[in-house]
Amino acid sequence: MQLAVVSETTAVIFDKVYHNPLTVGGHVAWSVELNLNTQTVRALNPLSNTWCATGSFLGNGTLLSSGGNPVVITGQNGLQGIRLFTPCSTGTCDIFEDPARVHLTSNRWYPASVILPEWSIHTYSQFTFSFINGASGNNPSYEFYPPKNINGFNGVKIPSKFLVDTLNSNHFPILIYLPDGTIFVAANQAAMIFNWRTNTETRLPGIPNGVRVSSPFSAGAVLLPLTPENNYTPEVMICGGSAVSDSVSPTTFTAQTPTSAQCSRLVLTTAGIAAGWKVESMPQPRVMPELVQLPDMRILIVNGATTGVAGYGNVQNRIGQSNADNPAFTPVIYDPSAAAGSRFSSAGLPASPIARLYHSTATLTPNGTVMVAGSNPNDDVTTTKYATEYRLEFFSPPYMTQPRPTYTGLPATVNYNTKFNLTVTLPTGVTSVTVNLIDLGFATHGVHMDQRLVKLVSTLSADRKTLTVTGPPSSKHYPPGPAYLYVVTSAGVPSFGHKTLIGTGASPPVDQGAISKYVLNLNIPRV
Ligand SMILES: [Cu+2]
Repeated sequence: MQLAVVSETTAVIFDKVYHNPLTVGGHVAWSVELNLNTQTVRALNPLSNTWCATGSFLGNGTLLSSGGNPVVITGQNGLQGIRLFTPCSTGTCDIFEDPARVHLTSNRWYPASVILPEWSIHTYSQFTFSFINGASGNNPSYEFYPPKNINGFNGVKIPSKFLVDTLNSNHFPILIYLPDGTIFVAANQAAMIFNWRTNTETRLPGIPNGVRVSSPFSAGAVLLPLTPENNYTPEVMICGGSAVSDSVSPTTFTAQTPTSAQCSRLVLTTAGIAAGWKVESMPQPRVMPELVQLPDMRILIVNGATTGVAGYGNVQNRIGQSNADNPAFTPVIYDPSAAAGSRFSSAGLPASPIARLYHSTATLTPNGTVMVAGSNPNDDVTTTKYATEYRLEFFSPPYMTQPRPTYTGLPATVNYNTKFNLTVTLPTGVTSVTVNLIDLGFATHGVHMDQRLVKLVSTLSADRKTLTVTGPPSSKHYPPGPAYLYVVTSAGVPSFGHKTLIGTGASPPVDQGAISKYVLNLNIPRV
């Protein structure tokens, strides 16, 4: 499934069109708004199949879901789906979708997306009906929403060499927006810096030791925190995956195929790239892990399996339909600032009793817990191992039991480099705090679109009651859109993360010329 927190109290979940028990409008429901406090759901009513789509937030706070699945039980083919959801507090808002007029320029299954500082969204994908990509099903291209006239492509899709070169296992490529305005991209065993303004690809050193990091050998990835102390220097980390061949029949694999414990970090500066990837090992191997940025700067690694591959119904000796087995039940916390060799810890972390395999997901919530959901390595709803999983879990990092700071006064919008004051109440003995701004992103298939932490410059008054905070340095450091602001004590205990919009909250600028070209292209057949 796909999961995105959309307000301080709600999250949106997109699921597959199949025989869920929940209904809406007289048919099965495949999307809900979840109340994080009451844990009740309100069915939403998209028109097309959202399964295996991507999502990112626009600068005005609207969630854009794009791409999806062709299967029609009810509703429409979602491969070219564009769905817009603007959060509201009335409990009545629904998904806007107009497939005849507003859709992608081509079919995109297993896409990824990233929000750009120009307030548009860049969707990047291939299209295939198979478990693993191949030349015949590939759609090696990308596009923008709203449509752009850029680099000789006016409102139409733009070819991507990288997505040709990274066949076969390059579903759900990893996209991370960087503070110099470029995009880090990783798929299969390759990585690059992509300058979307000039449509140029600069290859980076490949993932070490032949590890493949995208579906069906899914790894998790994260941009490590950007801070004033590290001069907002970007460093990426990719964990898990598998080093098996991607050029053999799927029946070569089994649910016991080994996975990788490798975590690889790369500093994205000239010197960092020259120094290459730094390799570490998780306590256990994982495919399909989810890396969740915590407000205390650490990373939670959850979900996935220790053997097998993503998908269902493909490999030998499946468990039911699952291509994976031996679930990774124990969470791991990774401290990127600790000394090498002592960064991973599961001490005191409870193991989950629930397998979270293919189509599982996780996200930080505003109150600091991590919501873990999903797992359905099956064609339709099933109760046999590994069953369709409807139970949610809320994992509490150790800071949840500590006395916590509180604050008020967060403006509805925070523009770049502008100062604002928060009124804070700090636990006894706390004399210094930091302010961490987090994009909670959009999580699916172990790929966490747009997730990032940017530490803001702040000053605490002598009486410890007023915190003067400066907004992010630029839209390259934190693209416009939703953010959750956590005041964190020096011991790593965060406040509740209240929501604001970074930037002005304006809607994306539109290029009517590109839209006209795009509209002309709407006559292309929708497979
Ligand atoms: Cu999927």
